[in-house]
Amino acid sequence: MVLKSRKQSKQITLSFLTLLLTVSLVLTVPTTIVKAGIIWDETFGGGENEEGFCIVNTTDGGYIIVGFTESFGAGDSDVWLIKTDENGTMMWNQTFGGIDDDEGRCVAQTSDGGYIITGSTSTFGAGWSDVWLIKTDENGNMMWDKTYGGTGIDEAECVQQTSDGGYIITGELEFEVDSVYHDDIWLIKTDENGDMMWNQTFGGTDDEEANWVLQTSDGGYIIVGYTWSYGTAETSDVWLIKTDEEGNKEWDKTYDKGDFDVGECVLQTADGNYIIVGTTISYDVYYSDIWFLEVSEEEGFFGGTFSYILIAVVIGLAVFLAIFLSGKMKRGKEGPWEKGVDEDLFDA
Ligand SMILES: [Ca+2]
Ligand SMILES: [Ca+2]
Ligand SMILES: [Ca+2]
Ligand SMILES: [Ca+2]
Repeated sequence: MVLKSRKQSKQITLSFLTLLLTVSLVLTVPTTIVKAGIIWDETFGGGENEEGFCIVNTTDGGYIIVGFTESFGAGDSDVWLIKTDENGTMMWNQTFGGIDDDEGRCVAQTSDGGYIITGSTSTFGAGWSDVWLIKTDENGNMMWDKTYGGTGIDEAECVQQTSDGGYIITGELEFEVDSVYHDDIWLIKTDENGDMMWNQTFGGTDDEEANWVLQTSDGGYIIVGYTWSYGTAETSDVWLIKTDEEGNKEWDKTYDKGDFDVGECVLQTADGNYIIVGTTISYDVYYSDIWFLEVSEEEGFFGGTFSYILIAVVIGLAVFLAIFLSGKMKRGKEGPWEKGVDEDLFDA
């Protein structure tokens, strides 16, 4: 476009200035309104070590936190359950444990308004540590507790209430093979009283650990953690396992990015995909990164016979298309219209 007069040029400059002003206004207004900062903060603890591992919203608008405390309780570390209001002010707290190490890793509010906690106990149960499941009322008073485990170091990382009112727990089961201990992912389903209905282990000869479990929309379960036995050799990979409603594996998938990849948490999206968050570390860099990925429900499905059918269909379509196109091109060369169209375009 050629500028024909000074007037036109002035108009363009004015429009440009107006646009610039609008853009700067749009950019400045939100930054003056939105102020990132701490609304409130609280610390909980005594003279020894305490750590928090899990927090969830409660139906009263407050929060429930679980971790461990060395300052309070019965000895060594104890499970520490803290209820706060919506401003993070402690309303009450409870400790659970005995003379040895006891630790809370995960808490969820249950349909009766109480809480379900999982973690590990060295005080109670079988050898070393065992998975510990604690049910409390809405004030954190213990209603019942259960331990699950064998002679090794067994720990739980995640618990959720299931649609039947029972609980699904995941963590690690340690067992001995030829005097060497290995970890497998452990999935435990209990009824509403914490009595084990079934359990499943997943893993190979090396170490595996699970960090999160979720009941999926089809009534099955999705577990995320990591595996050293499968995926890329010599490195750990994120491991996603899908089971049916009885914990039988339907499919599994490993995801590799760095030398040490760990899946920490998984969510199911509305369209049936899975969102995973975890950590990836490469030895040459050494520092870790957060790894955030969405994967398709079909990941496992495509690994089976279906993939061969799909490949056959795609090849078939490609061959058909090639034959169809070559036929058409031959006709096109002979036809008088093709050149004509081009000439018409250039003339215009
Ligand atoms: Ca203790
Ligand atoms: Ca044990
Ligand atoms: Ca293993
Ligand atoms: Ca890896």
